[in-house]
Amino acid sequence: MRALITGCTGQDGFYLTDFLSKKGYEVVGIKRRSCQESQAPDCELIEGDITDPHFLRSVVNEVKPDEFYNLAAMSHVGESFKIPFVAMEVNATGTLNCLEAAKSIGCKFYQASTSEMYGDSPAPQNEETPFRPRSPYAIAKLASYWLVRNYRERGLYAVNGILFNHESPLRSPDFVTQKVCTAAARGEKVKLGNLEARRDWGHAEDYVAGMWLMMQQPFADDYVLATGETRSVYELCEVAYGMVGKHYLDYVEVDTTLFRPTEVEHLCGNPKKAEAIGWRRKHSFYSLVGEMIAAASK
Ligand code: G4F
Repeated sequence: MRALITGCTGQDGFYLTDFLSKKGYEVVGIKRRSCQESQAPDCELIEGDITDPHFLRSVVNEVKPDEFYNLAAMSHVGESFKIPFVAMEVNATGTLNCLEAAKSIGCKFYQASTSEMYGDSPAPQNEETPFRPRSPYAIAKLASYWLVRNYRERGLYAVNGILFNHESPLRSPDFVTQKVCTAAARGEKVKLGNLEARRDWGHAEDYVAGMWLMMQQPFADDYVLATGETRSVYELCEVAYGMVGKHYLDYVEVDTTLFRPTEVEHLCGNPKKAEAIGWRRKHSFYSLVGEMIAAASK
């Protein structure tokens, strides 16, 4: 089996490459030219951009993957308010380019959809929950979600993995878990935005196994991957600083410039549908935070 992965130098790309390689897949990754990866995945790498439809079509026709995973994205929600055109180009048009390329050879297609699409729809959220996106990032991802469904209705095996937040020691410090765990590990103070936002935080290693599982089903469908647990940024700080024997109130400061213009206040996913096809997670919230702090302490 051969897999093509866009965004393969990111956190999820790294874990997915490792997971598929262990299953005996030949993995080819697409890497953006300007991308500064913190870790290089162990696979053949091709440089290029998903915003270039001609590049994608020629790569797909050359590699002829059985499975195509689109993980490339402008992934920082906060940044998408500052660069909305990039968010739309990469997260919406880029997906369309991938779908057209997948359609040209009829390979299976996985789209990295996101719980951000739920926006302010009340928790808990599942595959039936209405989408009410609250950022250019989420609006672009929602366009991709519907494109995937449309290509599926037209005969392509195309799946939306609606993933809630998933983290690991490979997470960039642009995201709140890594920012907090790194500061806690170093015994440093941290400036944060909205401490009341609630997120459903899982481990990326568990979630890439779910991506693969969705692609092995007899019929393509959409699935939520989540833990079913939700915690505030406050609670994340309490746990992280608590693990290094400190009280978070002595270390956490609020910086109102880090608040988003419109925020998603409460995410908590219901993973029942994915569990019905055999998805199980190995990591808990506490083991995740512990692993991130241990890695940041090195
Ligand atoms: O860690 P975050 O930046 O992740 P966010 O916005 O939930 O998005 C992540 O998960 C999504 C899936 O639900 C993905 F689609 C997306 O690509 C990304 O992986 O922020 C989490 C929460 C937010 O409510 C944010 O306002 O933490 C709050 N927060 C508070 N202070 C902060 C900070 N977030 C960041 N990044 N930095 C802060 O200082």
